[in-house]
Amino acid sequence: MSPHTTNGVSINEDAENTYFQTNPSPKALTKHQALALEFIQYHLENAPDRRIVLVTSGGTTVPLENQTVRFIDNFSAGTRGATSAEYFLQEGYAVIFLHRQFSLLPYSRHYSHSTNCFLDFMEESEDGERVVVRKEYQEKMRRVLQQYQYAKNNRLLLLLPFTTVIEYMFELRSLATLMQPIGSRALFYLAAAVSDFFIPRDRMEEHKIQSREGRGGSGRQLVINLDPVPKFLSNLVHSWAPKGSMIVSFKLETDPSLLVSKAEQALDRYQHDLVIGNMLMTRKWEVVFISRDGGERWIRVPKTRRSKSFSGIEALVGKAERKPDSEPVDLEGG
Ligand code: 9Z3
Repeated sequence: MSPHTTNGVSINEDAENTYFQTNPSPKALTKHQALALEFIQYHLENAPDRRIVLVTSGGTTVPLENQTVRFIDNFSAGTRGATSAEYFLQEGYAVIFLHRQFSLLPYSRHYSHSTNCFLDFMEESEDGERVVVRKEYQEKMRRVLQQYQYAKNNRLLLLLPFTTVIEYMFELRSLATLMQPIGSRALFYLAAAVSDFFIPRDRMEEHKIQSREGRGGSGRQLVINLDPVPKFLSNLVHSWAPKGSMIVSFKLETDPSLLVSKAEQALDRYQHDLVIGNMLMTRKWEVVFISRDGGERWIRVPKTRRSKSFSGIEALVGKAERKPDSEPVDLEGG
């Protein structure tokens, strides 16, 4: 099949077909599909008005070998996705959390090893009989625990892991398709940091690449030849996702002069609902919303409200201070 056009946007079905036919589907896909189907049906039957959001979170890997020893990764810890998922749950959504395996998760992220070791929150009781949460952490931990248990007991949170960019794409397509019956109550919130390049299966080494054999370069150099990952946002918007659903994507840049134009370009190209732009260095404090009404709206967290434990979504809701015309925040001084 050749590319066709929907709403003026070309959907390359050839690229889609080739990608899904020539790359292996993840081993866990069938199990994930069954879990997602059960989750979606449960909410459709028990709470037909409930909105369901697919939050994607964390970075995708690009393996260099089929029996993978080495892979290309990216910086994303999953802070945005995990934090946002908590806020969606607080707003009454059921959340399908498609995340990079071992990246941050809603609720447990507060006690992640990357910021705090969970053991530092505990101590032995005075009588030495029990292990208890230290007094100064009790209030916050009780709150987090209650929210976590509420989500768990009401089956509001489904955790589905991925590792590679190929797995991510298969999972995204499959979940979006399963979400069809949700219609306009479905939301897609694509915060995962998805690799733009990958090695197709037919060019991937089977075994660990040996350092003594040159690979495409001279001598012992390793030259890696990557293909572009097809632009699946177009397929998601125009084919996989339910009609009338809301689709929010993120645009990440490191050069401030590109952020707004690239975000506008993405919105224009894919015709979805919202692009949230963020810069690598300032992503925890400021984001820009680019929406179809032509708006460019900056949301910034004032310097006085930033803390080391501050984790991202507060930049989007709640604690954020909206200053559309303000100067970019100077993080160095903050
Ligand atoms: C984002 O821009 C996310 O906000 C971050 C969050 C990955 C920066 P952390 O996980 O970071 O809290 O550490 N996600 C989207 C990145 C992305 O891959 N966007 C593509 C692009 O920029 C479009 S889908 O081209």
